[in-house]
Amino acid sequence: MQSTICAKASGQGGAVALVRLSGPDALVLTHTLTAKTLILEPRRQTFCSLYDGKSVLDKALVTYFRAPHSFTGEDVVEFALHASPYIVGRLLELLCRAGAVPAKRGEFSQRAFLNGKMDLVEAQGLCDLIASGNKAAHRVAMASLDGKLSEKLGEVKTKLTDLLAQIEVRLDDADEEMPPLCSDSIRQTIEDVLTSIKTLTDTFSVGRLMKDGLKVALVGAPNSGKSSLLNALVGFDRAIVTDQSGTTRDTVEEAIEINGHKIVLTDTAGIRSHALDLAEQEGIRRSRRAMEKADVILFVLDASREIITEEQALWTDIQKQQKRTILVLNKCDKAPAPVPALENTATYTRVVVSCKKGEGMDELKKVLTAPLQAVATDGLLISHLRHYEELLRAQTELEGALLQIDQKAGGEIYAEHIRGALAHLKDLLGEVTPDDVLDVIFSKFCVGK
Ligand SMILES: Nc1nc2c(ncn2[C@@H]2O[C@H](COP(=O)(O)OP(=O)(O)OP(=O)(O)O)[C@@H](O)[C@H]2O)c(=O)[nH]1
Ligand SMILES: [Mg+2]
Repeated sequence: MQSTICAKASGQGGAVALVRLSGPDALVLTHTLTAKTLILEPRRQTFCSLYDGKSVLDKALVTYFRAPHSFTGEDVVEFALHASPYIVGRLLELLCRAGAVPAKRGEFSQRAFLNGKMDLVEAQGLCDLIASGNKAAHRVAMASLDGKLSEKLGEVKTKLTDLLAQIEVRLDDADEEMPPLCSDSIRQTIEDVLTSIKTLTDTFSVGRLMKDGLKVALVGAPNSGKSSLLNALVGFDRAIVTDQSGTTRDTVEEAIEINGHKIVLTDTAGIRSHALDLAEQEGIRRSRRAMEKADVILFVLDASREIITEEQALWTDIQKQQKRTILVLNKCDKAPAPVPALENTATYTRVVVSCKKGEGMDELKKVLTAPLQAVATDGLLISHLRHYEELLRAQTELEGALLQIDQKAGGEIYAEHIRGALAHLKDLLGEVTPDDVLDVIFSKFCVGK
């Protein structure tokens, strides 16, 4: 017998709080708090008193959703209460005393998934939607939640299932009554599917950045103007700026939004070989760590002076990271920026700025977000590592199938690869995902969702 679960579904603050109750006893439990004669018509809000013993706990709007026409597919009752932490806490206590159990993280969504209300990709889209704090993340989540991504994956799955059925039927056809399949047409179907999958896997690098934000490290020699740049980009005095070399010790992180994209900037300690003290030494270690964790490195140079040996060395280190790097030639108000004599600069974008005058900031912002802006607004994107990995595995299986076909292997050999690819697609959609994996996925959701 399935338990009936309850939790607060709304966030902190506000005037109204929402408590959700789901499971076979949802109505019975609700009646322990209301007048027994109260009739809750499905999908209609009913204004009624909720009782704590003989006294009224709250006057609330109560909505009943009859199974299977609810979010979870079970009987659900939602209570819109006055958002007093006492009322919410007491209602949950009363419901649990009457037999409900507190919902685990993501348990409502997990039940919705198990009852076939949505697949795993849609469920993860829902989780992302709740977490989305900007336009880009919202867009990625919405494409996943509204089923567009699942639809695409479903199409691919159907093509492979049909192909497999045709191959298998011939494998079972011992008397060879069926006309043989043309290997060119099998090849074509597999190649079409591979193209669809690759189109999706190619979006991962951008999809991930749109969902999680772009991590940008500001690195360079002391006094080049990294902290000034951070301040100019965030629009307020976030980091300490002085004319002393080695001002910044600890990393300073601040998130901003540029054209609907989340950008997380990290200002770092200037890197030089002779740190003055232990704190600066540790600061420099942290600068290097920030550089390793970043998606994009802004190499800030004081372009009013010649480039120094330490900057040359740092440039070599930056190149080893093999990351998108932007050369920021700062202090252009002081002197015309001489082009620094760095190796391989041709492959990197250069932006000339003056943090003091605020010049070049728009250009820098544009360059920073260019790869994210370039994505078609209606295109599907994948943003979860799990999705990416399953698709890559399916891709490998299909490439294996093509190889076998080229080597004129028997149908049973390449059919095995197609079966493998299908298994990865089903896993992605949650059709064959083991319970413990599901528990891990849903535990990343919030309570009440
Ligand atoms: N003229 C001019 N001075 C600037 C500009 N940007 C920064 N400065 C000055 O350069 C000095 C160092 O600036 P910071 O932003 O502290 O440099 P930093 O790279 O963070 O230095 P560390 O924290 O020591 O690594 C300060 O005196 C700033 O006012 C600029 O665009 N033009
Ligand atoms: Mg600084």
